Amino acid sequence: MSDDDADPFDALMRIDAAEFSDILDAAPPSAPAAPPLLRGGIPVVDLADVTAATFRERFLAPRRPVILRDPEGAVVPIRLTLARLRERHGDVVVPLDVTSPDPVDVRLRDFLDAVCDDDDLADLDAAAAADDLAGTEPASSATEGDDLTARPRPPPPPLLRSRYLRNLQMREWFPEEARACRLPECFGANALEDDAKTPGALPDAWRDGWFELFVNHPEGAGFPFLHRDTCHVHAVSMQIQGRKRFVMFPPEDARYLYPLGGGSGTRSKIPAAILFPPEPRGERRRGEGTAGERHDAGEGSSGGRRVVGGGNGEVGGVSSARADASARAKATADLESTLRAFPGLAHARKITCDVDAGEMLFVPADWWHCARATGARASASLAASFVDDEGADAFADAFAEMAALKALATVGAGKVE
Ligand SMILES: O=C(O)CCC(=O)C(=O)O
Repeated sequence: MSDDDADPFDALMRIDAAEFSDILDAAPPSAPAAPPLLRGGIPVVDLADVTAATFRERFLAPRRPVILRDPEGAVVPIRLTLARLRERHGDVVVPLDVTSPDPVDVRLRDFLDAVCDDDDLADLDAAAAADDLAGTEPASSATEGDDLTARPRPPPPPLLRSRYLRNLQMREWFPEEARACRLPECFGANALEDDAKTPGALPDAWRDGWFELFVNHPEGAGFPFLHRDTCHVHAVSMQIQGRKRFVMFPPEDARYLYPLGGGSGTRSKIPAAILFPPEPRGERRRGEGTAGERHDAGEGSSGGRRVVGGGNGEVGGVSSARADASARAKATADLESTLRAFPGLAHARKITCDVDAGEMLFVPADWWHCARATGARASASLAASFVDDEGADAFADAFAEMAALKALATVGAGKVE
């Protein structure tokens, strides 16, 4: 047998095994695999395949979450890029962490420069091409000749990077772009737009298209608390760029989530950060999620995974980095102490799912949820709130109660002297 016969591959390549081995040794290591997309058992369906009847039957009426894929941006406003916002509205001063005790005001351009990387802003041409987004000319706030690619970018201020531009009403802040925002037709009529179905005194932003903008970086903390949306509205989160990770719990599990103010409370006492175990920073094998998430993937949309006490089973993946190990150890200790304070949490069915650019997640009324950016890039998304005909009475009652409580608080009723 000749050497060539010994290894047909080497024979074909006309190189000997030792030489081949040297070549392999000299080759750069393969690029780290992209982290897997977690879906948590939530169905993923193409928007184009969903009719109003199927959406109502499968998701709206039984209140089941679904991820709708819309890669061409028929509804998800994928042309409303951060580059476009920066170009057209960079001088606008916006609040960050708007509902927190320490909101800060910042120029939109400065915030976007802090959270974006070069890829995010490389699509300036695309942004210009997308000027027809709302059928309008560039807004006057744009600075002429301000081309990001033409000047060095300042180093990203880490403090700004940890903040969250969230809950900005599109109608109020970016009215031109707001005109291009819409709900998928398969969602049916929005009862909020019909004052015969919902009471007259709603905020204008709720009545005329309730769309809110969210931009943040994975290094930031994400949405500050686990909650269900006010007045039993449905929500849909449309991912414009980057990836957002949602943690959700079904409405029936409210008793395990410790709502502030008791049963009808909309905000949980459980610290949101505990719901998002740290992701390995090191290398991770492609397609290899965590044991928990692999288990999740086989579950139906009605299913969910229980938070397991005594250990952080979610933090998996393959990483030998010491930083990962110490982050995992800390997360485990934090989870253990949270479970001591909130033991019922161990019984709650936790669903973790990622929403990628060109997708939207339907979060039905009363589902508890919380979210943060994940992956390497800044996340930009648009959240819309709406009410279907079946939910109109529950909305009206809750809104009336909320308005009455606000009125009482204004005149000081209920104060303990
Ligand atoms: O996108 C997020 O960070 C979560 C938004 C959210 O849950 C909300 O505004 O009610």
